[in-house]
Amino acid sequence: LAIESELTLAIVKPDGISGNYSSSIMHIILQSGFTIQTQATLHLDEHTVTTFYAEHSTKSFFPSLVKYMTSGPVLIMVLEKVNAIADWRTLIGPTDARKAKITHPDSIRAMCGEDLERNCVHGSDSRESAAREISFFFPNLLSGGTTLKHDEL
Ligand code: DGI
Repeated sequence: LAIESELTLAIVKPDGISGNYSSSIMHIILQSGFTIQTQATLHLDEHTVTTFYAEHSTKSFFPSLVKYMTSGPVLIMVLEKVNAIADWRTLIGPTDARKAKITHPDSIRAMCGEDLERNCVHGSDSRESAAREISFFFPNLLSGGTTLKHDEL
């Protein structure tokens, strides 16, 4: 029985880049058995962030989230491993980096995040979001199946 490897989307957010955490984070990624399938450094614009985080567009924190995510370049990576989606979420820790420092001190968000918003890294939270997020940034990567284009999200 073959155990299939899985893809997930990881982002080192602007505070992670400006704090020089990219290489430590990539080191943790490789040490944890992931391979980095592809990567890109991009400075996201407002439209891209608004589309990527569309599910949060009605929340009160949304304008602040967009401002933060467009404040500097981000490093976007597609990670591959068996159980990549859940394992990357475990490695990054809880959304609120302030809580992570207490409850998950070994997590990446505890290492380089600041609070609930400036939490240093992103990870897809399900198979559906991984597929959507990977095709959002790397439309040619996933072969077969339907690939969402930015404007359809
Ligand atoms: O999947 P996560 O990134 O762990 O968390 P999420 O999908 O619930 O939220 C996406 C991002 O939005 C999160 O990484 C930081 C921001 N965010 C979430 N909830 C809040 C928030 N930012 C603020 N300021 N306040 C919130 O309650």
